[in-house]
Amino acid sequence: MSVAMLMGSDSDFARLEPAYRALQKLGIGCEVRVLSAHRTPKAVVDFVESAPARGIKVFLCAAGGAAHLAGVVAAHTDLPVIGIPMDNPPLGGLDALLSTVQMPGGIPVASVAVGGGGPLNAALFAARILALSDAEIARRLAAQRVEQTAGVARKDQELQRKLAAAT
Ligand code: RP5
Repeated sequence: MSVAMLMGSDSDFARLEPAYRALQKLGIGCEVRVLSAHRTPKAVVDFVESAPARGIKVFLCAAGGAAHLAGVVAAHTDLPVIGIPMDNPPLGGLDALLSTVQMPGGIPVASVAVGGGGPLNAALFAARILALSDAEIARRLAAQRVEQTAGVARKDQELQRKLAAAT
């Protein structure tokens, strides 16, 4: 079972790297490709149609501006598609968000937030989908949550120490 991480441009990857790392840490295979709904439409369709045979179960689709990648992928598959609207200038990602979420009824695309934790949440959401039928991924996700909780507690303690030292 694996995930496909598609992006409209290589310029998107720096912001997707935390998502890629999170999938790696969870032991989830991830095919990463630059494929554009506009610049390489045929390659997108070829990729989507051939993906199930390679064990791909979820598509993550990042695009900025007129972000049609997630919608075009969803138009060619019945697998779950999660859109990642990129926070590009000049409109800051509102353009990509609306292009991603305003899908016509019958062709669903889920969306994560613009910028910030959006890409990471896309990876974790994909992991949760896979975890429904994979107990080992479910176990790793639970461990990741415990680690995250402990990390926040550690940061709180550090902040308390700093504030106490400054008074
Ligand atoms: C989108 O256009 C890509 O996903 C990217 O976010 C944006 C700009 O692409 P480049 O001009 O940097 O290749 O399709």
